[in-house]
Amino acid sequence: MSQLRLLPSWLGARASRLLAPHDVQMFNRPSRSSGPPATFPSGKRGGSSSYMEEMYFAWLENPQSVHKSWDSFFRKANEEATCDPAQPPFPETRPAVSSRTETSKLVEDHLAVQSLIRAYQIRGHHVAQLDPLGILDADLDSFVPSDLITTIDKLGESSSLSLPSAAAVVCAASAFYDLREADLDKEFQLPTTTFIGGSEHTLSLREIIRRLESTYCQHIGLEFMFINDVEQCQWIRKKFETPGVMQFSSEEKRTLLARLVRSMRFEDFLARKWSSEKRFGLEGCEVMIPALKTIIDKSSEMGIENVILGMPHRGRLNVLANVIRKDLEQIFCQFDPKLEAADEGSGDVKYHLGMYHERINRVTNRNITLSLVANPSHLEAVDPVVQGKTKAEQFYRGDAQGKKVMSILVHGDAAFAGQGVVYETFHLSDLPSYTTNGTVHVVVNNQIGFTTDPRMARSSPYPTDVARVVNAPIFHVNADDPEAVIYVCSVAAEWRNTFNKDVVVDLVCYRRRGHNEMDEPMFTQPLMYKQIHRQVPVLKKYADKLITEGTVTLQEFEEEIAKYDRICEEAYGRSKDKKILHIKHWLDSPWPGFFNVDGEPKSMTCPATGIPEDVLTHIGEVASSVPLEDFKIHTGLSRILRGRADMTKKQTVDWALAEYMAFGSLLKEGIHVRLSGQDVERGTFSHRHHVLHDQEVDRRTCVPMNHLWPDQAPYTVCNSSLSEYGVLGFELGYAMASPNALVLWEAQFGDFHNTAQCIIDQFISTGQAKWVRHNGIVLLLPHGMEGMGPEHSSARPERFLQMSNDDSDAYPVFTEDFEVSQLYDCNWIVVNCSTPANYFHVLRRQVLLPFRKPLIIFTPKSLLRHPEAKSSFDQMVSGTSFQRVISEDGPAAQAPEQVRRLIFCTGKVYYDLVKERSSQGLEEQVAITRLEQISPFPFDLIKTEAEKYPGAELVWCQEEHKNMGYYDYISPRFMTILSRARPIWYVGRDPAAAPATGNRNTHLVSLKKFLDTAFNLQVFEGKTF
Ligand SMILES: Cc1ncc(C[n+]2csc(CCOP(=O)(O)OP(=O)(O)O)c2C)c(N)n1
Ligand SMILES: [Mg+2]
Repeated sequence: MSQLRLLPSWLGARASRLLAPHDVQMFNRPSRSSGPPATFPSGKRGGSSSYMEEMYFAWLENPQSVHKSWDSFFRKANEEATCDPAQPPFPETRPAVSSRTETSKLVEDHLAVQSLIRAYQIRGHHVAQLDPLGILDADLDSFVPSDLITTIDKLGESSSLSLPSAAAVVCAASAFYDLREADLDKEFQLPTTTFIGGSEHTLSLREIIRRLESTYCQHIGLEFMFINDVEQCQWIRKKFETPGVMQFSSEEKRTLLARLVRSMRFEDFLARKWSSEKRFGLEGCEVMIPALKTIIDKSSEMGIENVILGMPHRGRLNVLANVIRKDLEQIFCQFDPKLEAADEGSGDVKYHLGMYHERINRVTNRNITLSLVANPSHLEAVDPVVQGKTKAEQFYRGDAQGKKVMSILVHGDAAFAGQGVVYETFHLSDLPSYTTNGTVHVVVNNQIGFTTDPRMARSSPYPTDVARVVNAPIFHVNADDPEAVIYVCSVAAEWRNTFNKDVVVDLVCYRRRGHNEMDEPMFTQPLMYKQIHRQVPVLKKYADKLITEGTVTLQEFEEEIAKYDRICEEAYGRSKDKKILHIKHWLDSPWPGFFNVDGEPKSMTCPATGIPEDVLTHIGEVASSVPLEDFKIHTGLSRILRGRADMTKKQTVDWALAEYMAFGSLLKEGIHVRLSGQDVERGTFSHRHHVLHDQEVDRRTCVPMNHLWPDQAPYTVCNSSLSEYGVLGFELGYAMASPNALVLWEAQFGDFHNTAQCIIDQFISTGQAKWVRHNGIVLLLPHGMEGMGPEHSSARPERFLQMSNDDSDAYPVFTEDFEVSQLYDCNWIVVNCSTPANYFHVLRRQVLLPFRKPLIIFTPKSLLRHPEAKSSFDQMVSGTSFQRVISEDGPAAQAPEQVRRLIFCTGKVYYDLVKERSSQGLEEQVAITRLEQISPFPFDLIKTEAEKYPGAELVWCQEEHKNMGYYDYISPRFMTILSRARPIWYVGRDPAAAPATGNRNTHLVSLKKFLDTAFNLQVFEGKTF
């Protein structure tokens, strides 16, 4: 019996209107336990009415015991009831059940119907028929929510089995709502939160249930009621509930059939021609092709001109062929192992390559550019990369709202649920400097990941639950119902265009073969695959449907198949004439005009990076000012700005000012600069302060860097979310879009880069070799042993150096352009600058080079404020440039033949060495040379340095432990350039497991120990090398 009946009836009716959606959801939440579902009404907390009733009785006893909103609600209701002679006076005693009137029954039944409608909207998807195989529940649970009146309910209860269906409905209903058989044909007023009535305002209960079932429990399962925005919920309800929304013209059906033909016959063709090749076929989810094409068509219709796609292996070749429309013969060429690659680099397997294609969208007749971003095997790693590239394309087109450029991300079910980078990427989706204004996600939910059953692969009901964190609606759809899929995709595209928010389409499908074409799936999924073997392909099912309803004839269908088969055969014939494979043809981000027609750099020179003195002065002045009026900054910051003004006057720079000057001068030259990472606006070490905050007006900020010149390029500096993998991937993607930008990612401390290791290994280090794609991203990695413990000390230089591709054993040929050609040949540049001026130059060189390479910079911490770590304008003015090696220029350099030891080092340890040398008075005996560019190794300059001090012992000194830092990288290269004629001795900390000690004292003791060794001129005497 409904608890609501215990309430005064005037209060019950009001309750239904006033209960917030949140309240309703909270108290209707289904049990997700694996046990049997709870039956209702079992306790007083079964539904919202009993909750309200509890509130009401609690309030009667003590008005203070309930929240003040309830207090005011009951008070107001009481006042109204007291004024209305028809209502009982208040307070009243608890009315008896028998006092129920016809009117109150009517109100209660309406309340029940409203609850029923809402129950379907919230939980209908749990019973939707989503699995084409009909064996698994898409939400991994056979639980049937008690407040739904479903076919399964009807059959599930033994007491209902013998009843005719309408009675069974009421039997099930009566358990929860106390509706009766006689109510089935009664008309009910429909609430404003449903559109099932179309133009009608009332419907019979029977029709209400029928329409709710058809909207929420058939082949589409909608999850959206968690969205906090009523307008957005209404929008979705309208799109799916309105009667007759899912109708297609015969033209649309024929297009859909033709697209399915292409999707299926492409896989068949590959299977026939290369039966033993891996291709990660799409069989079982062929509908993905029409699905993606619908999203693109619909988006193009709404003004989108550029779509950037990211996707994993499954069906990728099919997408290239039938969505991007890459020439088929180029795809088929990839299957020919004998073809010789025309491009440098090691290349990649065919199902990882990217693509870029501009064409006319045949449905809308508008131009559209499609690019599929190349990706590694590492699932989901490409997600943030696609988002970064999309953001950049939007930025360069001035498309702040994402009306011209959008991204689509395709995912596998196991990877979408399992990979953390998916979550990191979702969290970027609504941040001002990272949003792409909505992404359409498509999940190929084949209910398996390699050999793993989803029940062992995730703890969430659906693989898509991660999307709920950003309030993205999730549309689950049975992939064997192509029309439902197409409808869902078109709503998804409209959603993205309307609300600029993410949306997920979950294609619940199956995988007809093993993980790849060579795998035997029966080993591990015997029952599933028995069913799959019986499964009629979707193309046949849909063709039969259209033939039966007269939309196409069998002959037309067969002709469509023959036509596409012919296209494939002809392309196959042409592919056999190809002699050379061009990886260049698979470039996802061409940079028009940057390279010459052959794809080579326009010159091979390393430009001078110094700038005129007046430009330095101007930047220094702006960097020390507050360009906005009436803007009150913190007094501590005023001091910092005064310091900058003072330095500018004295024509010196510290680290932060040098960086300012590098960025500012590039902005002047029209180069967009973007710096992103955790807390980069202020700088982790409070040295940067690129964003000034008004101390009196909330969120009033000023970025002086954008006030340098009227026609400068824009500067973006943005604090990121607390993510490395996602954000570094994003910035890499951003840098991919254009060569005319300096894109930098800074780690909070250098060692945090290891949570983004996949982006470093799979994209930054190897991207060009695999995909002939240049990328000029800069990584700023704070590094240095400062006694701050194992975790804040080392940016792990050894890891980057170990992946550098310059040959340690090849004695180089010193051509005139050795410096630049070495840069051109390397996979990335690794530097550790010891002076602000050199940091300034290397940042500028990065953009002025005629090609792009990733740049890894180990940046200092204590040097940011070190009185010696300053540079003068003289080291930055026109004519000066980056110094790969900084030679000794003290007394030792005056009489090099007298020098007993030449210490090579890099980075901050230089200052410790200089101090120690001075305290020991060894300036004439010991020379110190700094290696600023570690990789590619400056063989030429090191040779010169060593030859300049013929009688000196050569020492490599580093503050890092021996098995870390630079030693393993520099040692064989020294050997090569010294022709093994002179040893290079190691001085530094002993090998260790942790990068640094947690004990400050131990840190200082070990520092002293190795500095002592560095200046102990006898220590290597008699030792053999
Ligand atoms: C990060 C990562 N871990 C492991 C793998 C190995 N692997 C390749 S495919 C695959 C299963 C993927 O399942 P799912 O995401 O459901 O895609 P499907 O193959 O079913 O389309 C696995 C584990 C990988 N490629 N990337
Ligand atoms: Mg899967």
